[in-house]
Amino acid sequence: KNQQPCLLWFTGLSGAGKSTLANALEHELYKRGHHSYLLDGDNVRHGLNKDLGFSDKDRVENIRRIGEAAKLFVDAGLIVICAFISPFRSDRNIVRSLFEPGEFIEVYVDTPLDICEVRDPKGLYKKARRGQIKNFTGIDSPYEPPEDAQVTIKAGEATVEDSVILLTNYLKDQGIV
Ligand code: GGZ
Repeated sequence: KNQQPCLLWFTGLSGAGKSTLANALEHELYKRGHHSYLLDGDNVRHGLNKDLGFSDKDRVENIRRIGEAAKLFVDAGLIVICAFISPFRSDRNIVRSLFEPGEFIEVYVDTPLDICEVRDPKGLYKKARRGQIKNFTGIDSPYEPPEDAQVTIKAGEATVEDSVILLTNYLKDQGIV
């Protein structure tokens, strides 16, 4: 099926809903006959980047490698979806610079910290508040929100279904799908 290769880059706090949305979007693209590939913590931090932790330096390298890997998949013709906190604006912009204009689509999964902390699906915020996890994003490590994201999703308010529609409409408007 016709598609324009691109990179959808999801950024947001832990527990914001990045992986859920990314998975739902991938499923929708698959149903429509498109060929996509999802990179997230589950397949990257356990493999390619298992030597990296959560210091600022390691997060920078995490995102650098993911950007380069995503570039290879885009070159192979895929719609690539990346779901990482990617807390630093400068690192996201470095990834953007690897791509042609319009190929890099920044998706801000804008869920406020208090909602993420209440959700706390893995109990990580609780541990971070107790000091059992250091350098936790939003608690004792920074998150720099995008200033010019192509799509912003209020994942604390919109349903997953509505958010997937928003994203597929964006892709249609851009002539990507
Ligand atoms: C943030 C952490 C940390 C710390 C472990 N800070 O909600 P999760 O569990 O499943 O997703 C988070 C994931 C973040 O990895 P990323 O590769 O996306 O981060 S970054 O882009 O900043 O490099 C969280 C878990 O790893 N996790 N320790 N200290 N998240």
